[in-house]
Amino acid sequence: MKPRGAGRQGLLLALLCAGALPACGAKQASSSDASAAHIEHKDADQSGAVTTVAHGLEHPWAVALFDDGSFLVTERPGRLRRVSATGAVSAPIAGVPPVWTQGQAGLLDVELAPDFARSHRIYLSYIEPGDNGTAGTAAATATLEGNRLRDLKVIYRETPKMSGTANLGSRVAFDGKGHVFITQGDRFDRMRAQSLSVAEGKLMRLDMDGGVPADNPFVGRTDALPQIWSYGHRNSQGLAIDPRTGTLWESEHGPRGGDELNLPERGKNYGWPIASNGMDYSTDRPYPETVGTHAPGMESPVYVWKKSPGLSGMAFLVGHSQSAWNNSLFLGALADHNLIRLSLDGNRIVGEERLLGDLGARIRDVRVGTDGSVYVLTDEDDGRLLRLQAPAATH
Ligand SMILES: [Ca+2]
Repeated sequence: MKPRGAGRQGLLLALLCAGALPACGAKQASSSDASAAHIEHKDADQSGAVTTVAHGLEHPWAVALFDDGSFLVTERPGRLRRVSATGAVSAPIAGVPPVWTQGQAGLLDVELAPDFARSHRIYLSYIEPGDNGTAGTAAATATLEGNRLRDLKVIYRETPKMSGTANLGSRVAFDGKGHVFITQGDRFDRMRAQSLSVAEGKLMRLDMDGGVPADNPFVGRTDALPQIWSYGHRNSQGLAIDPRTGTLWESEHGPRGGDELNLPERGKNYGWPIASNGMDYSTDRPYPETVGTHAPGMESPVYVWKKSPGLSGMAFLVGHSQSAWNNSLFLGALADHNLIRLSLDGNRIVGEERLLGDLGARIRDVRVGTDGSVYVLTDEDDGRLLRLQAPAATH
């Protein structure tokens, strides 16, 4: 691919969701209405500027931000590229592991290790090809040297591999305390999410080299995989840690009307498919295993959407008091073709708005730079990396 120049097209953010709550189809999930938060919707004075940083990216899936203002981008068909601060797209980086690229599968997440400045280590998630048409979710770490990966080490493998191209995950996040979290989708085999002896439908927690931390919740049990941190998940493509608190947040594709946000805690069960707000896409009825939106011993989401946005990457914007978007959680929406901004008060969600609706593009990933800029990827044949500049706060 030839280097691409930056097209600096100014666009206005469109707010699809300024208005009454039912128009957004979202609600604060709670076991009691009395504790449900009031959702405040902002009006169109919150619009900001959008710049195209780069285009010509084929179904980009994830973007990592370097300190010098350049980027590292995965393309789902199996390529990893650098993008310069001015939008020049590099040739594919050598040394990426083989990936299976059917359906939702391919090269997925990329993250810089917390000590990247010293170690030059990166983390990838991807779908690894197996025998007889099978494939498995995997994660690896490698050293980035120029335009080459060295010392690639696979730290996670879904075992055994399965057939099917849906509900694969997968995002990666670090807690800054020596652990990496990896999401593993249910592979469209729902009840596997409730079985601790199989990988599917889980959030995994490993040490940075792929070892099993001794304080993982199911270590020592013969009927459980020791990598599991939490279970009862469907298909998570968003994972981020709140820099203010260290709290881990996870977004999850539900069935129809069941997309949700969770705060996954050690050893807990997040319900799928026993407890769910969603319906079977093919019948518009709950799945036969679903007993309701809540179930004993299972954790309810902190937020659900009545109409599934198709949640993908997510990122926090905090510590920027000059920004109108300070204390926000951004989420890419694939099906809804926009960017979700949730306003936070601690761990409570107190507002929701939609940005970038005028692009009409599936938003696959979102990241926040150290200066408070918001970067998104559009999931397209000619995918774009965009920068959003928040409006100034009105104190
Ligand atoms: Ca759930």
